[in-house]
Amino acid sequence: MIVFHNPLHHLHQGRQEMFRGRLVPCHETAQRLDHVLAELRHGSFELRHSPDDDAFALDLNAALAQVHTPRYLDFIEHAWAEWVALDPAHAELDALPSVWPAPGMRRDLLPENFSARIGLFSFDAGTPLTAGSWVAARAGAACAIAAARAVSLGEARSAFALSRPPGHHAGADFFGGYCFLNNAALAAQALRNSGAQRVAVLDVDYHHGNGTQAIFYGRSDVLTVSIHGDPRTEYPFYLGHADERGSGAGAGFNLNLPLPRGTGFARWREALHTALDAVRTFGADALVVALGVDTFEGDPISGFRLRSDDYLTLGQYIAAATLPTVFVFEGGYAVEAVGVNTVNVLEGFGA
Ligand code: 6XA
Ligand code: ZN
Repeated sequence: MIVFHNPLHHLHQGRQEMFRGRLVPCHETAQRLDHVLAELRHGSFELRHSPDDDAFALDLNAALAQVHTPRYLDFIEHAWAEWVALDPAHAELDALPSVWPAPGMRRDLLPENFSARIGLFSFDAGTPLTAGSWVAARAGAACAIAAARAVSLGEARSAFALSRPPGHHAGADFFGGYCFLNNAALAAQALRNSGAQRVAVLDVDYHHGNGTQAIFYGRSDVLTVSIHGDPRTEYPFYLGHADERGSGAGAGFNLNLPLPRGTGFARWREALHTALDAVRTFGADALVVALGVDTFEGDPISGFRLRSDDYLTLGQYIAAATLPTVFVFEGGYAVEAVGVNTVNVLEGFGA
């Protein structure tokens, strides 16, 4: 399997996130990805850097604009410089939002005030925007698009984008849940652009991929399926319920399979079976897997009970769909186990 990674992800180093009423050190660290990379080096994977030539950069800009809005991209790109320009002391702090528009308030007007703007483009105070967030997120998006292209071109039947920061909570015009650019959505769109008529996104991260769902909610060419902690008790809370089935042309093309906190592999696997049935019925030409391993029993911020060996079975199940497949890295915070668990999925999948 070809793996795309990019050392620029290290430039995103959040200091603190708001978590259960306190500012705590960020769970989403560069070390997570280093563990995955170390584990990949033990296996038979072809590691590549995502391209960084000028032609690819132009393509990447066009790809980002297919998934995200111009005013959001403009904000994220320049936010750090604006933040530091407000006060040089900000260079030692991360930018975190603290005010958001409630329903009924204006979202169409772009406020001049920085705090108002960062709130407009986000939905939590757990996602610090840092000096390197834009460059890192862009490099992560490049990995996702390069992986989709490699599969589209037939270079390999499957590829893994080791993107960081993660992506599935990021919507067309908002960040949150440690995510800035929606890597899985970018991969799905890239597969569509290269000729796949129907693309399925299967999200197996513990948390509902609200951003991915929202991006494709009105479309019938991309099926979004997610297995996740029940949003009645689990982040991101405000989306991810079973009755969200898509709207307009997209009606019937979103499937949520929420499960209670504490779910173990036996029950989780039944949901995976249901999810893959939906992918099959849809008639997908290609599959994107939003691969979070925060379903692990030892994950510090999540609540399922999957064990390391279960990830091999997970990979085998996905392989049984026999589709060209792009895996995109998402969550997983039990740092010591993230590498083994992630690579177990890929090894179970094979090829
Ligand atoms: C609240 C928890 C964010 C979850 C991030 C994640 N700060 N999403 O792993 O998949
Ligand atoms: Zn997660």
